[in-house]
Amino acid sequence: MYELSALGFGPFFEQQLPSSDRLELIPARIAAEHRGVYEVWSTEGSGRAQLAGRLRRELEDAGPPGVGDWTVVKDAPDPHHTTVIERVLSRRTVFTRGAAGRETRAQVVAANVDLVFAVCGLDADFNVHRIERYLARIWASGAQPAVILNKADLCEDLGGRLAEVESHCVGVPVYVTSALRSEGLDAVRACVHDGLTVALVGSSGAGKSTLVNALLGEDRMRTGEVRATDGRGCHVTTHRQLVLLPAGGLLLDTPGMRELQLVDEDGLGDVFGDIAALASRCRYRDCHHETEPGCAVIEAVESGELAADRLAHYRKLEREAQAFALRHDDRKRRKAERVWGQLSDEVAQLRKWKGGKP
Ligand SMILES: Nc1nc2c(ncn2[C@@H]2O[C@H](COP(=O)(O)OP(=O)(O)OP(=O)(O)O)[C@@H](O)[C@H]2O)c(=O)[nH]1
Ligand SMILES: [Mg+2]
Ligand SMILES: [Zn+2]
Repeated sequence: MYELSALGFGPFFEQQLPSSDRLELIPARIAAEHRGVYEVWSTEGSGRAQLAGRLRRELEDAGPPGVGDWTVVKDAPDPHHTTVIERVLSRRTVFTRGAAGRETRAQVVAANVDLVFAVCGLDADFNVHRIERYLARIWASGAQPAVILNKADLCEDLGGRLAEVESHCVGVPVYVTSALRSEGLDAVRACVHDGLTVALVGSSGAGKSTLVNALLGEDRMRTGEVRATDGRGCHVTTHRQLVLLPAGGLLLDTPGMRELQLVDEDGLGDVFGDIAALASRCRYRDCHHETEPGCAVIEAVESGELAADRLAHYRKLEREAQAFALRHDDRKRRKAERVWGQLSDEVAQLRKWKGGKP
């Protein structure tokens, strides 16, 4: 049994329930998902749940709910029955990624999270540009961003790495840990208050599940070896899972992502706040910071205030986000064209038929 507030429920969600039958409704939080079957937690207990058929159809465009979402279920969840999800409440925050394959929707990684840690190993897998990518998606989610540099025990130049990350991630708290040796965990633990939901994202092998276990004080999540050559993990965690910490607060462990695709430009301005600030001083409001006169960004590069490769990387991410949006519009356009194509084929057939030809 849980307290609703301990599960992260609050006024934002309560207001979405009609006051007349607020007392009868059973709010439940999605704690995990396994191919369309959800694990939900409520004050009445926990158990499996499935979407009501009507809801499944209603959500065809918006997409199914994800881990962290608040729902209203029909019967109190229990371990022996599968209850029905009747409603999904609006989200306070949502961390999404570009879905793999032909899926046109962004995939929900973590819903209603307050804080998201971008976890990166201080081993051969360390990559500051990847951290920036994660931070852009975290800013876009509406949650607070933070960075965990894990595997400090494997790092020979901790000061150097830390300075590098801090210079790229201005205004974002950076924590250094060794989950293996239980070092630096108190500062991380202090971020996870009662009622708060905190997600861990990052590439496979960064040590997200090891961190969750260390914070939990028991080996509940499965962890796995990384390749010695490049520090890459072998995708041990396969589903997103909420866990409740004994002292309060919820952690969301997520599977390592092969590549975090930017789906829009949201959050880029936050990660590259220095460039955004410079851009506001350009002579032209629609300045592309290429050859325009009075461009404060180019001037900053020329004076050495802004590193050229930082600008180049910002541009790369911007192009990538724009390309994703375009590709998806393209897909929508092609789908529409297919429908029209079929229609005009049918019209042509009809004409032929009317003309008495076979
Ligand atoms: N040396 C060292 N190894 C660590 C540390 N934290 C985790 N590891 C090791 O890194 C490997 C991967 O850890 P996991 O916790 O499974 O990584 P993960 O981020 O959950 O990976 P996925 O579930 O695949 O996304 C394991 O062998 C851990 O023991 C650390 O602080 N130092
Ligand atoms: Mg894991
Ligand atoms: Zn400019």
